[in-house]
Amino acid sequence: MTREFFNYIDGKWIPAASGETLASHNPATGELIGAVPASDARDVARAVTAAANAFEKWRKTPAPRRAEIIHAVADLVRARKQTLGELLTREMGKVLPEALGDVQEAVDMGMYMAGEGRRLNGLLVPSELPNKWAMAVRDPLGVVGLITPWNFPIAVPSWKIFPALLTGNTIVWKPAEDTPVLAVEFVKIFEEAGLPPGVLNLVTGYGVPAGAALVEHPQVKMISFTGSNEIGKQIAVRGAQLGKRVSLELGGKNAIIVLDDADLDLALDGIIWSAFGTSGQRCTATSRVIVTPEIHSELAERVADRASKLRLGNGLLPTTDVGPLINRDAVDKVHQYTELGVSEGAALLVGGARGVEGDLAQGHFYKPTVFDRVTPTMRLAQEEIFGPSLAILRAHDIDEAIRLNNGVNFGLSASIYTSNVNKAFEAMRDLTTGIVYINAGTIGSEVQLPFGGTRGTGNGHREGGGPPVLDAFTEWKSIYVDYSGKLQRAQIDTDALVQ
Ligand code: UN1
Repeated sequence: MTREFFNYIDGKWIPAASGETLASHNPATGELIGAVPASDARDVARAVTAAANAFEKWRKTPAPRRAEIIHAVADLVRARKQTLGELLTREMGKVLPEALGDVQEAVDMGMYMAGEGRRLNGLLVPSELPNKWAMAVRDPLGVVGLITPWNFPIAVPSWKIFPALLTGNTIVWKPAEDTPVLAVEFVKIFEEAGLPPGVLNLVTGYGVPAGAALVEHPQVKMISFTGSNEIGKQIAVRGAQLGKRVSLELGGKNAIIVLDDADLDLALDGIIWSAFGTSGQRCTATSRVIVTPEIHSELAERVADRASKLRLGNGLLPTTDVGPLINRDAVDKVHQYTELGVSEGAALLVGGARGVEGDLAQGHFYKPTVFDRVTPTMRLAQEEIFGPSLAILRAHDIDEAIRLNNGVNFGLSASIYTSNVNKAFEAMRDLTTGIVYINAGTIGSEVQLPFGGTRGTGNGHREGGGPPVLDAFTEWKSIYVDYSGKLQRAQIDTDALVQ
């Protein structure tokens, strides 16, 4: 029998108004994980009303108290790390150690935001006039709409939910249709931790109609979206028309630069981990290696060799290095890029085919793929593939390598391997991505620093952590208190004071 799950609206678990459901499957085995509501605008409207009604009380709940609930959630997530991690592997596919990392990232974010409850700094500055007080505080926005991806089904929602709650907003969350059961399990923990009804509402379903209804709803003040460029742009345009704040975290075309003087063994480990970890399905995944001439052939050969030895399989098995892709469409997309790469004249070194041997036939597997002799103008070198496909490009020196890194329409993460400290600092200065790594791959951000990117990767906001995440979910309010008891005119009566 299919396990059925429900929307969480105003503290109650309820089906979609239409009664429709959508099924979630294990991408490695095809196993049915469960069915969730296929919600539409009616469900979204109900959830927004619940969130709007809960807002007044929640925003007035002292931040340290809000933080205690977040702390309790983080504790529960930690206690259930193994169970959640296993479910994450089953529903999303990534190998278990990575799934546990995904869950851990939510614990980290919870702890970080819980601490923020007793900080949440505003600004306190001197006034230019006597007997006048000048300060600024952060106000919540109101009801915020969160639309999250399947590739980090616990971590990325935690980056949005915890800071949004901590700062006093109420939430309607529409998780990806590929990983809805995890969203249900995550929300159950908030309920158990004592979050009041209506503060966090969950509406599962497809982007259209559910996500679109959230974007359209007049009472939703802000949309935070992590996902594809195509949808992100549509939300940005619609958000602008409707006068909403939109925070976007979109794609990447991240590169690892390897200079002649690099520790090649170290670089190799970083490349394999960053390109094929999570089957390349991270916004931060490495999809380009930019290498200088002296070490080019050796590195390409060794990358291809290591990639060919990675073992595909069910992420729950300890023998698996690389799990499945999320669904059939994702496999088709990666394969189209293989065909494109071949037709563009790149050299396919390894992979380039679906994984169909034995048990793999039941899932959505693609072999780790490496292309060499990729040139910067090829689509293979420019477009996000979001799968286990790596392009090797050559650059004459660090300047050209940095130019190539910066010369794509994304700017999330970049890395350089070098043993020359001067070159490392040059790279830190000149790489124009939102995240830069020195002698480490392009994945592995931590919650205490901002996460996000330049160019097509986003629209200037930062989520994922660090103090700037608070900016995404708050409005600054500057407050002046004049206790002089008389009219004091700023910029005018100041003249009298300098005599
Ligand atoms: C993502 O791919 O959307 O740095 C998030 C990393 C992880 C987060 C990735 N900490 O790869």
